[in-house]
Amino acid sequence: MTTLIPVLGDQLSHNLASLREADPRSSIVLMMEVGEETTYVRHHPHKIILIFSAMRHFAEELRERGFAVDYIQLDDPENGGSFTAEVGRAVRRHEAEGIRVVEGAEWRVQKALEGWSERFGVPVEILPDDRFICPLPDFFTWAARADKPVMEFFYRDQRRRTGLLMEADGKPAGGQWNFDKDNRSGPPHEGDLPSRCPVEPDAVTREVISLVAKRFPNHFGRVEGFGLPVTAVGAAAAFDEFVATRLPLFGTYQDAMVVGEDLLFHAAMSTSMNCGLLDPLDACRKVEAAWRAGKAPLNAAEGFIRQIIGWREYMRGMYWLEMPGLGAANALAATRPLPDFYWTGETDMRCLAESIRNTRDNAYAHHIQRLMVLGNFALLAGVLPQAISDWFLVVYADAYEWVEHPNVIGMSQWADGGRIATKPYAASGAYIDRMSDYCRNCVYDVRKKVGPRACPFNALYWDFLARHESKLAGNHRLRNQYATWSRMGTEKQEAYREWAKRFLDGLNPAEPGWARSATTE
Ligand code: FAD
Ligand code: DLZ
Ligand code: SF4
Repeated sequence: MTTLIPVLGDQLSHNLASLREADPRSSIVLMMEVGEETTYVRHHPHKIILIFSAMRHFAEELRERGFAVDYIQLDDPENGGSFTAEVGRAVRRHEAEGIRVVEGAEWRVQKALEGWSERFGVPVEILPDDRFICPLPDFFTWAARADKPVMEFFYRDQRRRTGLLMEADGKPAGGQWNFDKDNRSGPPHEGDLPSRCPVEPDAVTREVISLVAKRFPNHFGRVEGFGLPVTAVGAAAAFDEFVATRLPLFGTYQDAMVVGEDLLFHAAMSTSMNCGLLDPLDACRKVEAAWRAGKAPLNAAEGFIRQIIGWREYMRGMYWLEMPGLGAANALAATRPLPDFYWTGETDMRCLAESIRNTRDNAYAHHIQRLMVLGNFALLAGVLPQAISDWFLVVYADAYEWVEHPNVIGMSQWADGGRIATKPYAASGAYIDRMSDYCRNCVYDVRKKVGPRACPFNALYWDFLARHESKLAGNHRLRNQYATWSRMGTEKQEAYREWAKRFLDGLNPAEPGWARSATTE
């Protein structure tokens, strides 16, 4: 009996549940480059290069382990263009009597998998994705018990579950669960900035780069500058470099932003983790070991581990808890089309221009650029959550709906009405000025509230709070802000609102087609 084992582009892990106990003599592994995955949104070329190159390397590694791998390339003339079409062809080609597959990480893919048994008339075993640390049923049980599923409490359970940064008496290392208050320094001095070695593309990656340049010439971004790891060995080396050189200051400068410095002390490992090349728990154990060996301070190790076993796992749980409603959520009834500068990068607002520049060049921006610049602006301007969500899904090499939707629609746009974030991540120019050197290099004046050359974030911030007063004034975390707003007096309030309106009226909407094209490429 032949079992077909489809391995999807974000399942490139040798310990994948479907491969772990598979008998190579009676299994065929199916890997497929398909048009639908490349253009359901028009991904940044770096993401397509990453996935195709990593898939091709992984297929070779499986062959070396003795597996028969049926690998369908994008330009195969028979290519059916979707997972379902290719699985159907493979079932017939190999006369497969069963399919074993790990669950899809995205709602739309999981729904397709669930239809395969009926469609192809063979049994389909769908296995849980146990590369995540918290099984989904456990997450749902935890969320059902909580009054409100708050990340911080989930994170503490995850620390207990994994034993990471725990002492023998069951207390957290250093006597505290969270060292976030030590992690809010503004930009570092120039001499402190680390450098990073990108991975040199090998022959496989170079072939994929040519394919992507030819097939997807009009996607946002560029093929040049691709330097991501495409194998588990490469990802481990890149991660070790992070632990040795950037982890010690990761915590301290986690929220900082600097012109021309795209990475700072961040790991840049979400791309590897999300497609399966780097195991999240292994990464956390390495970080814990660095702290125990005295090579990184506790605020850095805790900060990093919280991002993985806390935020990453929590976002995945919330995605499956809240879908499909989360995709369409719009609690603040925002309707504005995405401004065109998100695609062109042409704006005088230095914070946005910088964040979009490095997004276009590297398919990367770090957390605070995503949340407090790119997301914050869309939130304040009242952009339709699904329009900004599509943008985020297109532009980042680490973007998959399971992590993008809860971060963008939930955390950044508050479109889920506060299920994920206890208050909207809305901020005026003062926050960006405190955490970056952008304002020093901007034509706008961050201290000016209204009038020509006033930083647009200032009027937009108060206009946002005023627009949503009925929904947000009761939020205890916004009490001070609303108290300030009411003390301001009508004249000042009107000046803010008038200036915000003038600014918003001057925004150009993006041309349609950047994120989703009408035709398949
Ligand atoms: P580091 O700052 O070095 O953090 C270490 C790791 O922690 C990351 O590699 C990532 O795996 C994990 N992590 C940290 N924060 C989060 C989070 N909020 N959710 C999930 N994992 C987290 N991350 C994605 O992987 N894909 C996305 O599509 C994505 N979209 C985002 C959109 C918005 C609006 C925001 C605010 C955040 C988004 N994130 C997303 C989370 C975070 O910004 C990225 O994981 C991080 O910037 C990746 O870079 P890094 O590896 O250098 O991260
Ligand atoms: C992101 C992506 C792209 C661009 N292309 C492919 C592909 O051709 N074949 C494939 O197996 N996977 C691809 N992926 C990753 C999938 O989109 C991802 O596996 C699903 O969205 C499930 O999360
Ligand atoms: Fe951004 Fe305003 Fe600062 Fe300019 S002044 S960089 S627009 S926050």
